Order: sequence, then C-alpha cells, then structure tokens
Amino acid sequence: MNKIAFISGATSGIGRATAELLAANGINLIICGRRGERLEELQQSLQEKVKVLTLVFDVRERRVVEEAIQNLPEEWKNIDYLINNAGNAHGLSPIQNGSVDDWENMIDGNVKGLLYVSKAIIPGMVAQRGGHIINIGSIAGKEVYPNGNVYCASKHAVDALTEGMRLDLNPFNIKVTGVHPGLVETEFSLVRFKGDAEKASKVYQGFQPLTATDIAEIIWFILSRPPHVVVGDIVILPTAQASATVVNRRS
Ligand code: NDP
Ligand code: 8X3
Repeated sequence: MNKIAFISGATSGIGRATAELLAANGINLIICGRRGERLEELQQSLQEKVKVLTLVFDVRERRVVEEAIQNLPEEWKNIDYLINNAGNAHGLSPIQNGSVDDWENMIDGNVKGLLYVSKAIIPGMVAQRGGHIINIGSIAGKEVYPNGNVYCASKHAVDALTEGMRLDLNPFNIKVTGVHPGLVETEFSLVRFKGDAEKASKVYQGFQPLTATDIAEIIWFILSRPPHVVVGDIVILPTAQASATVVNRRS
C-alpha cells in the first residue's frame, strides 16, 4: 500500500482541502470528523484516486478515539502522516464574560483531542521508526489578541506540544511540524460565532484572506521534502495581515 495519511477534521476547510490535495498526490487517506455524511461524500469523490477510510468520531471522546484507532483494519495500521487539524474557536469574548462551555469545548477539542489522537497513533510511528506529524496551530498560538484568551491559550498549547513532540520523538526519526495560519476563510468564523453568517463574513471583508487550499499546498510541500529535511515551524499569513491584530482592510 502507498503512504497513509490520517487527517482529523476533514469534513470542512483546511482538513478537507488537504485530503483532496493528498489524494491527488496518491496518498491513501483516513479521514475523520463528526459529520459522517460529509466524510462519505468526500470518500466517494476521492476513492477513484486512492483508498479512503472514514472514521466518525468527536476528538473530545477519549475512549471512542482510542477504540477507533486501535480497531483500524490491519492494512491501515501503519500511518505515515498524521495531520492534527480538528479544532475550532468557540466565542470571542473578554475573559470576564466568557462561557465556560466554550472554554471546555476549545480545551477539550483543540488540546486534549489532539493529544488523544496523537497518543493512539504515535506508538505505530515509533515502531516503524518513522512518520510525520503536522499539528495545525495558528497565529493565535504565537500571539494573544483581545477577546481571544482561551482560543489563543489552546493554540499556544498546540505550539508547545509540537515542540515537545519534536524533542521526544527525535530518537525515532519522526518528523514534527507546526503549521500556523493567519486568517483563512473556512467555516471557522461561522463556528466561532455560532452560525451567525453575517458576523462571520465580516471577518474576511476588505482584504483577500487565505483559502484552505493555500494551507493544503503548504502542508503538501512540507510532507514532500526529502527524508533528511523537516520544516519545523511555519507561519502563513494573507499578504494583508501583519500580525494577529493588524490587517490592512480597504474598507
Ligand atoms: P472549519 O470549521 O472549516 O473545520 C474544522 C474541522 O475540525 C471540521 O472538519 C470539524 O469537523 C473538525 N472538528 C472540530 N471540532 C471537532 C471535534 N470535537 N471532533 C472532531 N472533529 C472536529 O475550520 P478550519 O478548516 O479553518 O480549521 C481547521 C484548523 O485550522 C483548526 O484547528 C483551526 O483552529 C485552525 N486554524 C484556522 C484558521 C482560520 O482562520 N480558519 C487559522 C489558523 C488555524 P466536524 O464538525 O464534522 O466534526
Ligand atoms: C484562526 C485565526 O486570528 O481568527 O486561528 O485566531 S484567528
């Protein structure tokens, strides 16, 4: 079997675009998310090119994640690439007004979920003495912006875990990369603002944001480097964005 990539959060945005680009490059895929119908549609559209396995789970459910990965069919067990992409922001409020449910959602999904998936997949990479883990962080993991508090904290944790993984997995020839995008137009803001499409669209007004495909192309570039090269850490911004808070908007 050709190389296998495991992509969490493949039902939308960056994860979906990455699945499409990896399939175009002959990489077999394990695609995950909570929305099973979307995973099936994606499987249908990619399976002429590569083998595609779908796993429907919520990354916050530790036992479900463990069981799904432990029970992978034998031919799917040797995962070469892990793209830890599942995650979202929930809310944008000053800390004193924040919702504890939103906080738990972000910490449980963006941090603990990433750990549950990694914990289940890393032993196979250690046994193979190889593999590549890409953690999708954010500019919010490099800087803190007003009202971003807990989302920023969750992405700072992803940044620290990426460094920790690179250090600990170094003896086993496992590559670890942190990919940190700025503003990418996906369903991200729709989720952050709980389905308020007008509020979400304003985030991307007056400048040209990144697309999910822009990030997928960077991910494929990183994965396709020769064995002796690893991109450790990369921040990708729209040209109009200079920092988490400075965006050159026309209006
Ligand atoms: P989308 O909302 O379009 O996609 C998020 C994906 O994550 C979906 O496939 C969703 O699947 C999955 N997901 C979210 N929560 C869970 C969960 N609890 N269990 C399983 N899957 C989950 O947003 P993006 O594509 O933009 O986001 C992808 C990653 O990129 C996230 O980690 C985000 O923080 C990061 N990022 C995004 C930026 C942006 O500006 N858009 C910038 C920087 C980083 P489903 O709902 O089907 O479960
Ligand atoms: C997503 C980018 O700036 O909305 O991580 O936090 S931002």
